[in-house]
Amino acid sequence: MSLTKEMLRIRRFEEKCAELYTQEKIRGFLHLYIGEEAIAVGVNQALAPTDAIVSTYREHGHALARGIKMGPLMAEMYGKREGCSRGRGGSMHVFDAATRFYGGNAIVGGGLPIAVGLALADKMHNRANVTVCFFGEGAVAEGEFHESMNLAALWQLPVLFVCENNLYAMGTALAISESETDIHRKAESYRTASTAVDGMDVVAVESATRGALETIRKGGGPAFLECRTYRFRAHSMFDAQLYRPKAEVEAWKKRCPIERLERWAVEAGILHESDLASVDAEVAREVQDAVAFAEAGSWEPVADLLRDVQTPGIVP
Ligand SMILES: Cc1ncc(C[n+]2csc(CCOP(=O)(O)OP(=O)(O)O)c2C)c(N)n1
Repeated sequence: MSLTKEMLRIRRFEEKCAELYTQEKIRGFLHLYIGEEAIAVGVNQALAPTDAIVSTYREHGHALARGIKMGPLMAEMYGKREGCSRGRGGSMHVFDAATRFYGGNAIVGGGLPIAVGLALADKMHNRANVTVCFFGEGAVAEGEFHESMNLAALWQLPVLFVCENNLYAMGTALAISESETDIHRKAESYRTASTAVDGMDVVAVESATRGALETIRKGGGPAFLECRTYRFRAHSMFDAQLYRPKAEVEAWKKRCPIERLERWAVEAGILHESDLASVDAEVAREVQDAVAFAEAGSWEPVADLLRDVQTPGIVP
């Protein structure tokens, strides 16, 4: 039940964000995670509260699954002071030190060296934490990917690299941009324990994560998980998605991770249709309350514009 609920919270939160975006309540860029929820939820189920997470610009799912409250997350989307990054980050830069959520990041691959740094700090201080780094398959074309993989393996750092392979980096198909499309093989070449998993199956993701974490926690160095997935929506709100066939999108939608788990649970007699309806209602209320929280939030006064901003020559 908690797995379906956690995935549904992400789905409904983002559907509401898309709606609010068309109403211009949420501005800037908005990258939705719809379709990929099983990864955020599956991985997070296996983590300890002291572990750290580094994410991408498609991070709302990771943030919610990690335990950032929906109200402050929605307020962040609005750019309100009550947001988890005090409204300074917005959709792409959600941050919450309390849950060791070290940020969304607008730069493709930008989170990888940050994760390696966090893991190095944990190792140097003898703290038994793991840092999980989420990134898209587009990031493997970046130098930062290779530098990070190399150092993590060389220094045997406690990092779990989670590649969310949704086959497209914006409009660039993996098959026409990489000579090796089995991404986890790239990690193998850095002598890192690596495996691929069905990213549309939350139970499979959770179990693969537990396996990988066991190796890392025993001091076995980093591990790599390639989760094969698909985004059901466009890359961002500005994308006409002319680069992928409609039939392909429809075929992947049939593998929806939420419907799949719900169907299985009902058929196995673990859940009843009425349980699903009540979870649905509960999540709808949570989203409604989050919107009310964000709407009631406040704007930062213009006088505070330079607070916490470093500008050469200007000391606020
Ligand atoms: C260093 C850098 N180069 C280019 C971009 C522009 N850009 C934004 S998203 C994106 C595609 C990334 O795809 P992927 O890493 O597979 O993640 P996904 O969007 O599929 O989750 C690109 C090229 C960027 N933000 N940063």
